[in-house]
Amino acid sequence: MSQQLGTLEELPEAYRDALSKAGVAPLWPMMRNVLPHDAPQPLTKPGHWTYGSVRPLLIEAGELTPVEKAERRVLVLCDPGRGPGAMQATASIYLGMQLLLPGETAPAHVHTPSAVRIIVEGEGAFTVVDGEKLPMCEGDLVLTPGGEWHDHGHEGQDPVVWLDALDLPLFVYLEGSYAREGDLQARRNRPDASEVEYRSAGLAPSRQAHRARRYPMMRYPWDRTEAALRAMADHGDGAMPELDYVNPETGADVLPTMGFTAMMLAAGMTTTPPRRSCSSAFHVVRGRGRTTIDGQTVEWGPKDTFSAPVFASLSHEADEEAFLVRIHDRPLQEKLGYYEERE
Ligand code: GTQ
Repeated sequence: MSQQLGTLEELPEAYRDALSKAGVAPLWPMMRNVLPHDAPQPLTKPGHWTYGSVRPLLIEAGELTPVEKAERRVLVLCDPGRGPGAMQATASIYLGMQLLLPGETAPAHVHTPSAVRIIVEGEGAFTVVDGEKLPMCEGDLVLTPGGEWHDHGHEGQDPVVWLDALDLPLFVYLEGSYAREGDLQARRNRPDASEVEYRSAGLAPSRQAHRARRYPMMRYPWDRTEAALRAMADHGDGAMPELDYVNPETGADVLPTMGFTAMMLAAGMTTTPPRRSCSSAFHVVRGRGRTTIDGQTVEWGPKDTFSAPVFASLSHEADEEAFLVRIHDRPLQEKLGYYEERE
């Protein structure tokens, strides 16, 4: 049975002073803050960042701040629960919208957190990761795993915008976040692994000839993701088609802490996923609809991003055919042994 725990005020003032002087504190007045009953009490609140509101500010940033002065020209999506300036969208997920203009280069660096890009707008940009040039086309998912050198370039004509998802808050919390700067990388003169070794799902380079890299494929072209979702919609059991992005050698999630799931909602479809212990953010690749998050409704359109706290009760409804990518921290929670779904 639940006990009413003692408060700080019940303790004599002299005793409280003595505790502070000794550098200690009583647990019991704080017990429920750090161990609430039954489910966590997240600080995170649902967020919604429309592309219509973020894009003009990003374009203005392009006029105000040259990339040399920014290193990465990014507007961070701040969790409403943590308030303006919060460098995170949920407890573990950082999201930012990055702008690169034609001819610009974002210099090479390497850092401990991992990043994933989802390309929002434009063509002609690329990221070089560990010497591999990864083209960035709308909807593509591109990995920059922690510890891999990366720089961005742009050979096209128009602005390119992408969504960055990083496990940065986790690394900041762990006091493990740092970066090193370096020279632009030499690029191998060949297409990325999604166009060579891993062209087809179900085929991987022969294990005798080939020693797999830890991150064998770092670009997931959108056209293949969409085609696979459509095939599932045509031939599935009527459930919402969903695909997890996985490492083609191991089948594991693409990164140690963050997971990515592509979703297809048919026009008029309503779906109510289980309440999950992981936090989530949703990026709308295409389509319109609404999602109710713990009773709060977000009306979303193309290229919008929205977020949901841990254990949120969610319901998605599409007005027209819609494709979303869900960014989440299930892989981290599974590694820590507490990932959970509740109906
Ligand atoms: O593109 O390397 O949004 O290092 C934040 C930190 C993007 C990047 C971010 C970064 C990057």
